[in-house]
Amino acid sequence: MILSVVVPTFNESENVGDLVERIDRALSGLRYEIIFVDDSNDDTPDVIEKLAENNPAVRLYHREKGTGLATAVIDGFDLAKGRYIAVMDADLQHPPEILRPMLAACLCRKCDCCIPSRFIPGGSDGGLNPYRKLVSGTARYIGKIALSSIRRVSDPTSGLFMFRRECISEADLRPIGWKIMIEVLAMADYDSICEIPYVFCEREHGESKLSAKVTKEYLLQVAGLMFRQKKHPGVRVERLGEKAVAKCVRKLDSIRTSSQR
Ligand SMILES: Nc1nc2c(ncn2[C@@H]2O[C@H](COP(=O)(O)OP(=O)(O)OP(=O)(O)O)[C@@H](O)[C@H]2O)c(=O)[nH]1
Ligand SMILES: [Mg+2]
Repeated sequence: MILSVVVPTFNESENVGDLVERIDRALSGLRYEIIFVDDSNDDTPDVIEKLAENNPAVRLYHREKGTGLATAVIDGFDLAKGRYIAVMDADLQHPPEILRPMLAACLCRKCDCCIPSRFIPGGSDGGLNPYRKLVSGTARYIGKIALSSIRRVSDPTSGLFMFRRECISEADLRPIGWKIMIEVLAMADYDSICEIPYVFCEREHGESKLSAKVTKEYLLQVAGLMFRQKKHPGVRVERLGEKAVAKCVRKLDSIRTSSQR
C-alpha cells in the first residue's frame, strides 16, 4: 500500500461523506487507506461505518474515551500501513485533491516529506478570517523563532502534511498540543522536504473545535520541543511551483498506467 491518510474526527458527520468521495476520486488507481480516528459523541462513527461498508479503503478507530486531536493522530500513525502517511482535517478545509500532487511530489522528487503551503506563490489562506490569520501568524512566528527544525518550512503549523512512514519509526512523538506537524518536523528523521502550493478553504459544515486551551497547549509544546528537538543539518527543502507539481503528477500517472499494461 502506497498511502495511509489519517483523519482525526470530532463530530464531523456532515463532512465525512464528501471527504471520502473526494479522496477516492483524487487517489483513483492507487492503493491507499483512510484511517478515521474518531472521538465523536454524535453519529459520526455510524456515518463512517456505513462508508466503510461500501469502500474497503475506509477504516474506523472509534475511541469511547477520546483524548484529543494529538493522541488521535498518533494512534492513526500506529495503525497506518502505507509507505507514506498523510494527515488531513475532516472539515474539507484541506482540499482532498491535494493528496495526489503531494504523493507525486514525494515520489518524483524523492522527498521524505511534502508540506503543502498557503504562503508560497499559488497558495492562499483565504479560508481564515482576519482574526484567525493574526492568531495563526503569531503562532507560526513564535514557533519559527523557537524551533530551528520548523524555520525552514513556510507553513509548518497546519494539519496537512505527508511523510515517509519510516521517518517516524524511531521518533519520540509526544501527544501534546494541536500541531502534530511541528512534533514530526522536530523529532522525525528525514533529509528532504518539498513544499507545494495549496488553497486553504472555509469550513462549510460543522463547528470549529479551536479554543484558548489550544493556544496554551501549543506554547507548552513549543517550549518542550526547544529542549527535545533533533538537529537536522543539511535538510534539503525544495519549493515546487504549479508547473513542477503538474509535471510530477503526470509522471506518477504515466508510471501507474505503464505498470498496469
Ligand atoms: N479525534 C479527534 N479529532 C479532533 C478533536 N478535535 C478536533 N478534531 C478534528 O481535528 C480536525 C481539526 O479541527 P478543527 O476544529 O477543524 O480545527 P481548525 O481547522 O484548526 O479550526 P477551524 O479553522 O476553525 O476549522 C478536524 O478534523 C476535527 O474534527 C478531538 O478531540 N479528537
Ligand atoms: Mg478546521
